[in-house]
Amino acid sequence: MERDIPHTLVEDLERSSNVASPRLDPARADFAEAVLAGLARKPRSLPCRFLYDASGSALFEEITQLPEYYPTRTETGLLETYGEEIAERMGDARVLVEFGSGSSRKTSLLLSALHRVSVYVPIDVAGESLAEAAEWLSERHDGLAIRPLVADFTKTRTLPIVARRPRKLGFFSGSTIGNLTHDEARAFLLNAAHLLGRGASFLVGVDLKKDPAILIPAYNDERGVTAAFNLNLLERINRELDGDIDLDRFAHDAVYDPTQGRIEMHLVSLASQTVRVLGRAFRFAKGERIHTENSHKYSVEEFQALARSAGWTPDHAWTDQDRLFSLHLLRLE
Ligand code: AVJ
Repeated sequence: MERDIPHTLVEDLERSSNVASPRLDPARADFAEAVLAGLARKPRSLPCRFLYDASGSALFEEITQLPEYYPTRTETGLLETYGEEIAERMGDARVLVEFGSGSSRKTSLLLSALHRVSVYVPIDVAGESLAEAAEWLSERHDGLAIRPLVADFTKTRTLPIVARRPRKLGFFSGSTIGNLTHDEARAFLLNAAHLLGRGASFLVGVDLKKDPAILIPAYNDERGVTAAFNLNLLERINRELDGDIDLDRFAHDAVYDPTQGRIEMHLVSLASQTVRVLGRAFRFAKGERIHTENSHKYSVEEFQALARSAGWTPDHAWTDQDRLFSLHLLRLE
């Protein structure tokens, strides 16, 4: 699929490339287009998907181990405690589709409970982490056919032939759905319904609304790992798009917006400054922000209403004792 990129951007990319015969890398062009547009608009924002390059993914992995970051260990705990009950309710379908390659640990817990699953299809844009996860899981689940799909899981319309059986199971963990706005989340759930088909069961991990005194430290930890994760986006711009951004002149910030029910990550300019990316100049006032990620939180009822609006029937929701996190089982009638 050809992207419609302005000619000047193609020229900028080619000029800044140090390859003898410069060819336009579509992933880099996509990043370039998003960054130039995102830095030019007011308020400034960058799509969160660009946070997850190799170093960003490694930093996110580190975040999941932090004492302040409760979602990963709480969701894992729910799968450990309720795995059998979840599997019983999900039924005996043979195909499991996972949206986002996720954490293999959680997938493995679910697979261990879902005794009948013989085909596993993880969908993710990051081909390398998909391959790694597939290898890790194949060592632990004998006889499981793993068919990774390198694709944008919000738009995937077809599955590999071996997975085209009725009554599929879906898994979307980590509250990754929180990255999406409510409209985007509804569109995603509609697409997932199309992909999984009638009779499907869909297990979705969703972070719950809670006291901002718990939420904010989870996104602004003591050790500064989340700050490094956020600032890595600027480093990536410098590295891949010939940027000259001084990382010491930007700071990480995480705020909770109660009206939208979401954590927002921002990068704040610590000075009045001009930064250059692909030969273009962007002026920042001191205190000016770049919005880099959303993490929406839902009450159990709010998420059930959203699921219903996309055609899914809520079957059950499991939560931990402290009401930090929820696992929703949805069914498609
Ligand atoms: C991967 C989107 C689930 O929103 O909690 C964690 C991302 N960003 N800390 C989240 C994230 C900063 C994470 N998700």
